[in-house]
Amino acid sequence: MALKGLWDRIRGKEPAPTPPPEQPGHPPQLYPPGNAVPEQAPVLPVPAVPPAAGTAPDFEARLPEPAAPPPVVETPHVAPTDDGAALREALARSVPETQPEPEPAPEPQAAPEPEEVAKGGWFSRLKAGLSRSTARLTDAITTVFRKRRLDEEALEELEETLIAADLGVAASRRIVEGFRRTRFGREVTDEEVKAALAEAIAEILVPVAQPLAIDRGHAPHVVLMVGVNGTGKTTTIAKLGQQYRDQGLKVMFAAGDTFRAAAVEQLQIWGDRTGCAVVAPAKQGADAAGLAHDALARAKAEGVDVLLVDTAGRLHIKSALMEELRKIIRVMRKLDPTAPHSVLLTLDATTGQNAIQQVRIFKEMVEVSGLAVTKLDGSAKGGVVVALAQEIGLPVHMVGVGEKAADLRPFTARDFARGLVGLG
Ligand SMILES: Nc1nc2c(ncn2[C@@H]2O[C@H](COP(=O)(O)OP(=O)(O)OP(=O)(O)O)[C@@H](O)[C@H]2O)c(=O)[nH]1
Ligand SMILES: [Mg+2]
Repeated sequence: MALKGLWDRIRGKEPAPTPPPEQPGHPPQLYPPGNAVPEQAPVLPVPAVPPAAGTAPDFEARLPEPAAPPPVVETPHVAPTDDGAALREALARSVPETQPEPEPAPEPQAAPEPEEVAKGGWFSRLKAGLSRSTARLTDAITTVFRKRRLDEEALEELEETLIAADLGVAASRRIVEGFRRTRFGREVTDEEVKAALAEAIAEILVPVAQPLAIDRGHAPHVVLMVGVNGTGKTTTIAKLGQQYRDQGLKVMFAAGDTFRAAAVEQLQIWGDRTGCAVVAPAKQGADAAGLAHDALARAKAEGVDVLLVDTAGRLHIKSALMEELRKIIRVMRKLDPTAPHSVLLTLDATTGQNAIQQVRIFKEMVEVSGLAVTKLDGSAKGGVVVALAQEIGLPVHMVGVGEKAADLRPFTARDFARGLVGLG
């Protein structure tokens, strides 16, 4: 079988991957107030589940077989000859609109403050976060439709405006067709157009607006976080950890981005801040699958409700990333044939249409079960969520409009649609 061949290659012949260079711009504001990076970050000892996390290359071979074969569908096969051109392109084009300035010393960021949720309410946070996207969409509408008959030319301009606002061609056509059916030839104002637009957008979003449901029956419910580097995997884990803890759930983080010491450290700091246990690798470059296995064993033993598994976002070739993710899944299924229960793909909204391509690539690699769209606050391309709903149709579980825990919330179709067109 192809996977066995790949594994043999990795075990026998391929040299250990060299850790990729440290990436600047993991912003310093991740660190808690007055709490510089601890010299010796507190690491919860990895439990005595032989073998130790990611130490032996034949780790997988020594695991016990599960009692029953996993009832879960195999992830689709991708030809190993794929040299990752598509992923590299996606990576290259996924540079955020504003690059964070690399800073030599980490600057503390305020710890998540639950009371902030109440201040102004979520909708105003969302609306404020979407303001750049809103301006992009509504400025043109206000100019074009101050008072105008909805003729062919007007509809064409509307379609162009929607496409320019990143809603994608398919969703834009669908919306314009709706306008044609219901309002053609009528005189409309910009306010009417916005209200009708909000309704049409909400209609597209409703089917995908599904919260991430944690099933406590799984003990733990395992969430595998995947995505291109810098899209917000680690911070989304931290925010979710904080929220689940606030709900009284027992949460554990697995620092599966084992190649970068800074990534492990980042998660450990979040673990300290949120009070969530962190299972970290014994050494840099340890096998991520081994780490995930150990974390799951420990989570089961300790009665954890939710295990959030971080992963690397930047393996330089697609086949290496695919193999790592699939191996993490395979190895966790030795302990729980139903794991992972959610595979959450984080998408950075500032990358606009490139997010669509990222979803397609990750769907080839693993069974992505839902999306988290981050950084809507820094983006003028929030309309891409509508394109994702229309063209991909995967559940959008949550959206992020800032760096605090309260800035990540379940995705609600109506609020998002009204926020996007700037309605109250
Ligand atoms: N403004 C804003 N920043 C965010 C949001 N979500 C994440 N970030 C920031 O984006 C940066 C990258 O986030 P990470 O969580 O480290 O991203 P990652 O996917 O884990 O990155 P790698 O580990 O490099 O693959 C951090 O500075 C986060 O604070 C958001 O919703 N809004
Ligand atoms: Mg990370």
